[in-house]
Amino acid sequence: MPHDPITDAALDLLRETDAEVADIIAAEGARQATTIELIASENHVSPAVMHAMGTCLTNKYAEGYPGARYYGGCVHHDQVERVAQDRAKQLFNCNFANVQPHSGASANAAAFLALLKPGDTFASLVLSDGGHLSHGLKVNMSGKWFNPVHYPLHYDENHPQFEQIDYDAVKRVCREHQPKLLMCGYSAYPRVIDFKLMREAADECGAIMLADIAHIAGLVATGVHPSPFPHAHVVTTTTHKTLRGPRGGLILSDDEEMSKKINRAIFPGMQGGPLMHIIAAKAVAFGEALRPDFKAYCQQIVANARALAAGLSEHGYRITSGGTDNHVMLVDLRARDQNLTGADAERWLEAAGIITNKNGVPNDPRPPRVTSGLRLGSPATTTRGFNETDMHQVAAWIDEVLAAGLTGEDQLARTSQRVRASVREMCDQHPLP
Ligand code: DSN
Repeated sequence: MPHDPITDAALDLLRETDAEVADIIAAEGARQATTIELIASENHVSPAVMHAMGTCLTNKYAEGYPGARYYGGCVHHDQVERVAQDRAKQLFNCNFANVQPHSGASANAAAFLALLKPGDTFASLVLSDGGHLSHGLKVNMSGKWFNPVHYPLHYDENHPQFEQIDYDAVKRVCREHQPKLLMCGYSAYPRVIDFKLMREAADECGAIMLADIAHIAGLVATGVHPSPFPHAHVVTTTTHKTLRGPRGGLILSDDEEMSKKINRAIFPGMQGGPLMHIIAAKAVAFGEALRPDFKAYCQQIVANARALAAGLSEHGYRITSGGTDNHVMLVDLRARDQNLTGADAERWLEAAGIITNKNGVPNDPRPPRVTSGLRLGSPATTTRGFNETDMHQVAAWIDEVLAAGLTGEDQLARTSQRVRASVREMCDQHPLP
């Protein structure tokens, strides 16, 4: 159940006019409150962020930018967007911020629209190695209208950086294909990204460097992961993952000319009216991230991810690349049992109240709807106050459930029920914000 009285009161009011929708929202609140969220890209926002979203700012059209809108009545929208911009710039120590992208994928699409022409070549990591669909997947606009070339990881298991970015190969790919843009930043990559080496590769072929820090934005903002600045020309991110804001996107730059192109690409290039209620919530989240306790939160995210990875390793799972430096890990389930798939693991764990997502591991022979891996992350559990001991316990529960699933349906049912009860207890001890 939501614990915040304003959220509760808002739901009660909603129930008076639309009980059907209110009940669904309440049920989702209960699901979140009583399950352990290990999806690396999700988090639990503060009541303040939640409240800013549910406000009258949603009523307004504010196409344009502060001081240059296409509608009257935007005085307060100018104020709140400026606050969001200023806080974003302070947080990431850069000169330009566009807070209007509706999502990370929209932010990337806008960067492509601003900086490339259809058919231009760009370099990125392929989705199946930890990249993102907006980084050149053939079914995405980035792969349909542009020409992606992909740089590899180290695939040789005897290499000390096995399953990590092969920076020499990044340079080789850039020399060979002369991309107009080099993308770095990933959705399932557990290691520190060397932005300096990326910029060297970009400079060798005259490419623009774009860092998509959607996953690690909170860690970057607090210095827990190195910043892409001053290396990247343009930085895109979401605001709802480690940054713990509302669902949305953000584009940052230190380059005035590029930032003007980005602004034009977002509006009028791609979007119409900005979601001003979300921009207000972004401002609130950026304000929270500027406080010292947010750095402690981000440090604990990494400590918790490492504890979970260590716990799973002790139970016989293989963590790709040998561990994690950030909030995310990829668990190769085959090391525990060759028959274990990501799809089964995700389903079995959900029945026990542990929420994960199946994910391919590098060179995964199984298709994306099956996979040999699970992607796990610690941002949401850390928000609830879990510590390293709790994460070791979570690792033990994961193994109990998966081992039971391999044994058979009856054993799985008994074990999931028992673990589900323990998960509820732990969640009660660590209520949502
Ligand atoms: N879907 C997000 C993730 O889970 O990483 C990225 O867009």
